[in-house]
Amino acid sequence: MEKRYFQKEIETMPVEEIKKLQSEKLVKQVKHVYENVPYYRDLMDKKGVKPEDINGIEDLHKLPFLTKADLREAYPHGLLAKPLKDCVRIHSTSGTTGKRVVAFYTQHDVDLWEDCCARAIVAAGGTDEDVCQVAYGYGLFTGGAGLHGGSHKVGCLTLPMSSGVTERQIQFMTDLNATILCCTPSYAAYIGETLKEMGYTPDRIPLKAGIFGAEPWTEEMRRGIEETLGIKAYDIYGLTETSGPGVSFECEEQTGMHINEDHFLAEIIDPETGEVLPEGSKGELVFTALDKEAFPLLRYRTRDICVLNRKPCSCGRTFIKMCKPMGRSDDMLIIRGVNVFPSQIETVLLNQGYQPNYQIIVDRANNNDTFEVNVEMNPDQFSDTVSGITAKEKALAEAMKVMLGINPKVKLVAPKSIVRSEGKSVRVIDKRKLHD
Ligand code: DLL
Repeated sequence: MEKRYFQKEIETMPVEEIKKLQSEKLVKQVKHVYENVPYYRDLMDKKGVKPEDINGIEDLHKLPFLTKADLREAYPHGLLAKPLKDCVRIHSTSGTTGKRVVAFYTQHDVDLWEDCCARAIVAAGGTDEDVCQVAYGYGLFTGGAGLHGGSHKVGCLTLPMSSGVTERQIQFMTDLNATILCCTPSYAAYIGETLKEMGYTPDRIPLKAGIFGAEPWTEEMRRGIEETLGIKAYDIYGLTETSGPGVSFECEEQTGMHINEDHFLAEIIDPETGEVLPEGSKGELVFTALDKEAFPLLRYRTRDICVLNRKPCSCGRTFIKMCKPMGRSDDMLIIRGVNVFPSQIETVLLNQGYQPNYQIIVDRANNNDTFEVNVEMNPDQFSDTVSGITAKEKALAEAMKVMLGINPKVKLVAPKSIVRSEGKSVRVIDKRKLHD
């Protein structure tokens, strides 16, 4: 089979050249950030590092890390490196205690981001003959906009469906001959399930490939989706802070996701000590954005646990590969594609006059995440009527929906009925099998 790339010269660049390019870009980017982002300048000054100390990627380790806590502290404009009048877009993700991560883009940033997504689509077999159905959410979430832009760049006929209304997704898919589906793996599985219920066999739909990401999924889930939809399923990774999807993507070999190294410099660190670990070690993934103008995070700690490897790939791409994220070094959960921190639930409970005695139970039924929160009543509520309790559960669920963006099922339980732990409290019971 003829090998296809979106930007062949870059995607197959010899490793030494990639490193040289990264070094040149890093020197420039550190200068840009130091001059334009007082927040990061302070961090560098505190560490005693000046832009002149960074002469290439070998000096990367001298720079301070950035964390989600920094993003929260600098919210909303504190990490901007360009005047707002030069920015054309904002995207956002759910964050702790109501403050979301907001990312800014110049037109140049949007352009490079869309290139990254286009590379992923081409690696999954996409061409200008394809019809690409984008069923990631459109809006503040980066999934819809990212793959939409990538699809345009490849020249696919783009179907901007957004997520939801599954029967209509299936109708459009069949009537308009969609060949590539982009959505979260759980939504892909749900579409597959609905197809089955509607009595469709995979050969009744024109799809050939899917580009699925934004949440952890197993090889087992991949096989299930491939079977029910009759496609080859590709993984794609990214985060709002680094633009969105397209930081890395799978090629046909499917032995990890190639990181777009001309734009993102990856490191693996020990999440406890911050020490940089050698290639092949398991640790926390850290990214430095080399080209982003408006929101150029340096050494951003993703909290995703991962392994990198640079073994030659049969697809001809020379970019380093990351494995599927193997978990997180913080307590973030991804439920129905939305990032949820237990601390957000705690904030809601305290605001509503409850004690922070709760348990989150996440499971998966019919390929959909279920999300329950058990909360201990205050002793004075124990004698309430059933309808009184139901009303309180509804009010709590509503407040959580406002905070999180998704709807939990809230159950008020008797005071002191949630088991107290002698060590770390077990706030989260995640029954989904998310990692192989
Ligand atoms: O999920 C961006 C995205 C959209 C990626 C569409 C792929 C497709 P956030 O909402 O900021 O951004 O969530 C980022 O999601 O740190 C990982 O923990 C997780 N994640 C993203 N992609 C994958 C994946 C988007 N392929 C967080 N496998 C990241 C496992 C993933 N986890």
